[in-house]
Amino acid sequence: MFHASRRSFLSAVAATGVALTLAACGGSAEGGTGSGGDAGGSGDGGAIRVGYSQLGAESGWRTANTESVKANLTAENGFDLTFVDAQQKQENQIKALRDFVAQDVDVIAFSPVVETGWDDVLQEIKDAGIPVVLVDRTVDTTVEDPYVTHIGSDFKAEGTKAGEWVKANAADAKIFELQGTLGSGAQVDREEGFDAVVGSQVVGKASGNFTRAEGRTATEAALQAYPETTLIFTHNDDMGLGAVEAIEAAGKTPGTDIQIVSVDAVRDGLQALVDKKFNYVVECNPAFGDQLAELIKKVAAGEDVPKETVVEETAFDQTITQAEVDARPY
Ligand code: GYE
Repeated sequence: MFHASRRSFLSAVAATGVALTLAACGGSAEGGTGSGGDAGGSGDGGAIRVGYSQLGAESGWRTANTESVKANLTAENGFDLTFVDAQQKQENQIKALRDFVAQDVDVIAFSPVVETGWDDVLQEIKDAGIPVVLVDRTVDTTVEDPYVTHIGSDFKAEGTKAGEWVKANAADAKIFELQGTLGSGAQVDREEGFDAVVGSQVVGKASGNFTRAEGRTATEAALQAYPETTLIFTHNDDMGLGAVEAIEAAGKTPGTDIQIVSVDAVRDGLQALVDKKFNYVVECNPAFGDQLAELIKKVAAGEDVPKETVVEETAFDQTITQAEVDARPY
C-alpha cells in the first residue's frame, strides 16, 4: 500500500530500545541535509528527518501555513526539518524533491504548486522507498499510490459555499472570476464548485496567480473587458485585496458597486469584510501544522494513517465584528 517498510523497521527497532545504535549509524550520513533548511535540527537522537517543499510565499494564507508547519515540525517535537520555498516554480519544487531523495530523508512532505507534471519525480521518490505526505494542494499523476496521506482543504466545497452565497444574496450578479494559479488544485476545484452553482452568470475569468499585485492588474483589465461586472469571485483574499485597489482606482466602490466574494479569511480579508469592501469570505484554514506533525510521526513509524484529512472550515459575512478580526491569529 505505501512504502514504509524501512520506517516500520525503524519504529520496531525504536520500540525494542536499540534506537541509539541505529541513530549512530544514521548519523554517519551527516552533511547531506541543510540546503535551504533553517530548522536547525542536528538530525541526531532519532529525530525524524523531513524534507518539506513549500510551494511559495505568495499570499497571507501561505505565510500562515508556513508558520504553522515550522512551529510544529520542530527539533523539540522530534523533527529534523529541511524546509525549502519554491517561489511558485514547479522546477524548483522538483529540484528540492530530488535533493530530499539524495539526502535519503525519512519522510517527504510537499505542497504542489500545480496538479500535473510530477510523474517522474514521484516515481523516483517511490523507488527510493520514501513515504510522501501531500500537504494542502493535490496531484494528478499516473504513478500508483503516489502518497501515503493528504492533509488539506476541500477546495470544491469552498467554491460551492461561495456560489451558494451568491445564489442566495446576489442572484442577478454578473460575475468576474479571479482565478488562482492556473492548474493548481485550489484553482481547479474552487472554480468547479463555484461554477456548478452560478457558472451561467460568469461573464469573464482571468488568473491573478494568488497574489495581490496580479489580482490588481487582472481586475484592471477585467473592468475594461467586462464593464457589466457586478460581483467578483476571487479564489483568495490577496487577489481580492488587489481587486479592491483596482475598483477604487476606477472610481467605484468595492462591496457596493462591485461586490466581492473571497476565499481564505486571513486577517486582511476579514478586515475588508468589516470595512464593507468584501461581502462574503469562505474560510480556508492554513493552521494545521499540529495535525501534520502527528501524521508525519505515524508515517515515519509505519503506522496506519487515513488517506485524507480534511481540515475544518467555516465562512464569514459582514456581521463579523472588529473584535473577531483583531483576534484572528493570522
Ligand atoms: O487559498 C491561497 C494560496 O492552496 C489553499 O494557496 C491554498 C491557496 C490559498 O496562495 O491564498
